[in-house]
Amino acid sequence: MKRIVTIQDVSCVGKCSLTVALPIISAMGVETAIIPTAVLSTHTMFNGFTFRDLTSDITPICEHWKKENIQFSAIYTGYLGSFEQLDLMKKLIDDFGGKETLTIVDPCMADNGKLYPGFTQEFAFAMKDLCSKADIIVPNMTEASFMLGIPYKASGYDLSYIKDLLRQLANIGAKKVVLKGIEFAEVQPEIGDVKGKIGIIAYDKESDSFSWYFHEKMSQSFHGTGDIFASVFTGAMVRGKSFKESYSLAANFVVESIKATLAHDDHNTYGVDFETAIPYLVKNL
Ligand code: PXL
Repeated sequence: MKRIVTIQDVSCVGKCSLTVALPIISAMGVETAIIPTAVLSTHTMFNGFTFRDLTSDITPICEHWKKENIQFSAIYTGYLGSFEQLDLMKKLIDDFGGKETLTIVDPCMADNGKLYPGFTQEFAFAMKDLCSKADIIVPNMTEASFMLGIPYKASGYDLSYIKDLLRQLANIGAKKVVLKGIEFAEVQPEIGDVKGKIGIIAYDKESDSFSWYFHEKMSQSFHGTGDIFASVFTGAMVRGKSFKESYSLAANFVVESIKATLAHDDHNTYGVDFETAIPYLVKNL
């Protein structure tokens, strides 16, 4: 059985980070080892959340694993709360990464043009440094802009702007980049009629090639969907799906989860009903 390790917080309520990574990657038939980086009563979109930092547990956990010769098919890092945790992830990648281990960094720290509470531009540059050690990074448009230190464009860009962004992101160091949340205001002849849709354009540095997947745009956005995306993407890559199959399945699963959520009259925005969509995921794996 393949085993991955994912490193992110436990938000006890508000489905995101480990409370989505664990059930989703497990449902994909992949053993999911974890390092919880902090325990919060809820994710940071609530007011008044509690926060217990677990940074000091990370090194002892890794040291024990090294003694036990524990190995992973993939390392997947998500939400990280401090510069020290970013440094510890670099060490973890040095210790447990390698040819047989796929390293995926989700630079989870921003969306819709804004950094999440507590993050700064300086943190985004430090996250960029962690991204230099990844095989694959999966930023959204906001995270990409903060890491590159350029203004976030909500609209009005074209395919050549996105290709340039992707090349700059690949120059950070990863072999592959998956850029999420792209919306073109106009038809882009090279990739067809993507107007009114939302999607992904990915870049493979080794073959210098671009690929893409666009789908319908949902009427509402929800917290935690980036974590769901990264979890499915990681699980699919480890299960041997191709790069494009993996990010397309991840996008489709997010859409299915949002549809399931919107079907509830009393839905809220702090987490999606991914549980209802799990049979879809398993069937399409
Ligand atoms: O979904 C990203 C995420 C993860 N973890 C925590 C968060 C957020 C987004 O706000 O607050 C604690």
